[in-house]
Amino acid sequence: MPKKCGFVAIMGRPNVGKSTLLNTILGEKVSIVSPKPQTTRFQIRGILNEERGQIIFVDTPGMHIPKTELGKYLNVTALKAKTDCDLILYMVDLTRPPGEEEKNIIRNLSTIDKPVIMVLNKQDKGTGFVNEYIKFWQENMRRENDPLKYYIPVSALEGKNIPQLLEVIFSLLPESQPFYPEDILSDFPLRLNISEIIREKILNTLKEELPYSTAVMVEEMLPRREDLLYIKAIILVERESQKGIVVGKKGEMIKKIGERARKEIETLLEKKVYLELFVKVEKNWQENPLILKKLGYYI
Ligand SMILES: Nc1nc2c(ncn2[C@@H]2O[C@H](COP(=O)(O)OP(=O)(O)OP(=O)(O)O)[C@@H](O)[C@H]2O)c(=O)[nH]1
Ligand SMILES: [Mg+2]
Repeated sequence: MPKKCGFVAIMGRPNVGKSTLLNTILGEKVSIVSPKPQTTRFQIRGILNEERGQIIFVDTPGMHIPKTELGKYLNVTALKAKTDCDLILYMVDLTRPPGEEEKNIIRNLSTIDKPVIMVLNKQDKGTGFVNEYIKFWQENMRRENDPLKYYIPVSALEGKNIPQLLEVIFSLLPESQPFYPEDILSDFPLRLNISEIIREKILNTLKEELPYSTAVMVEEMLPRREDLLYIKAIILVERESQKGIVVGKKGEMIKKIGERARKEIETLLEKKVYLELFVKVEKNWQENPLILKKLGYYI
């Protein structure tokens, strides 16, 4: 059988489980996950190699109605994926009804001629709003040739229906030789990957709603010995009060964040890591194009 290969964009509003799906399919964590919306801030490519061929999945930031420069960047980054792919997985959350954000996404998908699979996620919580999503698609898709090829309920968390999803993806991809060498899982730069791991630990360690206000910048990565890497990272927050939350009483919180991040980075790099974290107040960093650029948030 001739092999297949293609780019598959995973798109949808924040928190529907796009990054979880990518990690489950690859069986490895390549994209960070948190219960808070707007977790993913980059296009993250994850590559699956099989007998049938190669799929390059592109995880994207959740599309939403933006309120800041950062929010605008997130949407543009997500939207760019639709032009650079062979197929779109439009992912929705079965536990929540469709709304304004979904309307915007469907209208955006109407403007290009790419096949779409609707992936109805969180099926482990029940069939939820399946009918509403299908109806909503029909009402808002403004094309004569409806690009929706399949809809499929899955649980990204529990891995349910993932083989069926892969089956239909392969059926829709073009015949082609693999694009990437077979030993590459992701082409995401290591420095950004490390800053994302730290940000994930912030999102998952803090109870407070700080998701939009923090960013992480890895400033130094220096080998201290052959088996020890020194990493210095700055956590940006917007206000003095937020700095207090991230640092915590007697520095307890930042210590916990640092320990959790260090462990994961050590597993990733297979070497010991000395991780030093600093918190810096940078007012309105989300509106500052220079800082956004420094963080890697630019198109
Ligand atoms: N019950 C259930 N929860 C899920 C499932 N998939 C993802 N989640 C949860 O949904 C939350 C969001 O998951 P993410 O993978 O970060 O969602 P996302 O779409 O990448 O979010 P953004 O990056 O913010 O756009 C996390 O708490 C996940 O554990 C699922 O199949 N079932
Ligand atoms: Mg994500």
